[in-house]
Amino acid sequence: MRLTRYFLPVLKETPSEAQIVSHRMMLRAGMIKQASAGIYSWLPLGYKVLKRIEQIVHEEQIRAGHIPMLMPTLQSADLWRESGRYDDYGQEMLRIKDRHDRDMLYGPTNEELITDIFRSHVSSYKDLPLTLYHIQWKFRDEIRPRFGVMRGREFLMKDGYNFDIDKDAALHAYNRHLVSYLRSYERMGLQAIPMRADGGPIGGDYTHEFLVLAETGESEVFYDSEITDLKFGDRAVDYDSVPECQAVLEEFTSRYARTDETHDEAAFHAQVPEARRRTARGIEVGQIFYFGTKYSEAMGANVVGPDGSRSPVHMGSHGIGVSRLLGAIIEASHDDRGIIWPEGVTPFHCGIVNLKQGDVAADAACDGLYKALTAKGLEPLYDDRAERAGAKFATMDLIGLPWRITVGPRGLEKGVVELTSRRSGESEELSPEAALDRIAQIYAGH
Ligand code: 5CA
Repeated sequence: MRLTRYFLPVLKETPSEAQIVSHRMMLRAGMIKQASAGIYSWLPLGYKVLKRIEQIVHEEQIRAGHIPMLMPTLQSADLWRESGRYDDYGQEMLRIKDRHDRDMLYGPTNEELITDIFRSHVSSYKDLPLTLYHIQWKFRDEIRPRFGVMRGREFLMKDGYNFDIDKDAALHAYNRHLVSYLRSYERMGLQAIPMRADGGPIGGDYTHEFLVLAETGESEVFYDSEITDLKFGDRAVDYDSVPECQAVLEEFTSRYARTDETHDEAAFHAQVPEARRRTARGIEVGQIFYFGTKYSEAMGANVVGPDGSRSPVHMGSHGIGVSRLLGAIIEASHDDRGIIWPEGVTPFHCGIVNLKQGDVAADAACDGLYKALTAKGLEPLYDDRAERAGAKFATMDLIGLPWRITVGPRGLEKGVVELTSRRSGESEELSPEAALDRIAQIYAGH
C-alpha cells in the first residue's frame, strides 16, 4: 500500500478522553474512531490488525479440530427464557422489540443458540465429539465502557462450544482448548497466563481465564513467578491425545495463579515461597468453561449413548476477546513513540521510507523494493508522501511496523538502504537485495 493512496487519519494531538496508552495510541494511529460510548468504527489500519488476529484464531481452532460457522448477532428471547437466563442476565443485555412486538436481543454470548442448533440435528453419541465455534460481534451493555476496545459494549469474540458424551470427554475438550489458546496467544506475541477463575453468568465451577500481565489490567492477579518462565513454543501436541493435552494443562496450571475473584491468601502463602510470590495486574483475553449439563438439561439437548439410553450432552464454552486483544497487545508492546507490533499481527510487514520523494534514484529503488516485497507475498507500507524524513519516521514509529527500510539518494550512491528494527531501534546498512531477503526470512516463520 502506498501511503498517499491509503486512509490513515493519524492524530497530532493526544486525545484527552483516553486514559490508557493502548486507547490513546489506537486513536492517534488512526485505527479506530468512537461511534458512541463503547462502540467503535474500525478504520483501515485497525481493521487490518483485527483481521490478522482473527486469522490466527481461525488457524489454531481449525488445527485443534474445531469447526467454524456463523450465528447471527440478533437472537430471539424465547431461547433465553428456556435456559432461564433471560431474566438473570439483567441490564447488560440489550433488549430489542421487532415490528411484531417480539422480544429480541443482541447476543452477549451464544450458549442458547448453539444448544438449539445441536438439539435440532444431533441425537446420537456417534456424532460426538463435536466442537463448533464462530467469530462474531457481541453486545454487552457494560455500565462503564472504557479503555477503548478493551471494555467495549460492542466487541468481537471468538466463542466455541463443545458437545461430548460424558464428563471425561468434555474435560478433554477443555484441555484441548487450553492448548490451542496457549498457541494462539504466543503467535500474537503475547504471554497469557491461565488462572483459576469464577464462572459468572456463564456458569460452571471449572473455568480458567487467560491473563496478559500489564499495569493497566482491570484484574488484580496473584501468581508464582515461575509461571512467567513457561513457554509453549513450537512443540507438537496431538490434539486427539488425552494424555498429551492433559500434560500441557498440568504444566501450565499446576502453579498458583489466581485473579482477585478466586484468590486465597492462605493457599498462596502455603503453596508459593515468599521470594516467588507476585502481585500484579492483568488483562483478561480469554476464558474457558466446563459447565456440564447446565444448558443441555434446561433445553433438552440429549443424545442416545452406546447402551441405548438418552442423557443430556456435556458441554463447555470457550471465548477469546478478539477486539480486546488489540488493546492488550499494545499495552504489552509499545514505547514512548508508539506501538511495536509483534510480527505475527502487524498490519503491514514492513515500512518503506523514501527520504527524498521525487529523486529519480530513490523513487526507483522504493518502487523496486515495493514490487519485490509484494512478489514475495509480503505487504509493505510505502510512505511516498512529500514530507520531511522526521515526519515520516514519526508516523512509522507511531503505527508500529516492526521493520522499516529507509531509502535515500546518499545511501543509494553506495548501493545501500537501511533496515531498522522498531523494537531494538538498531539499524543496519545493506544492499536492497539483502534487505529483501532478511525481511522474507523474518516472516518465513509467521
Ligand atoms: N460464552 C463464554 C465463552 S465463549 C463467554 O462469553 N466468556 S466471557 O464472558 O469470558 O468472554 C470471553 C472473552 O471476551 C473475555 O475473556 C474477554 O477477553 C472478552 N470480553 C468480554 N467482555 C468484553 C468487553 N466488554 N469488551 C471487550 N472484550 C470483552
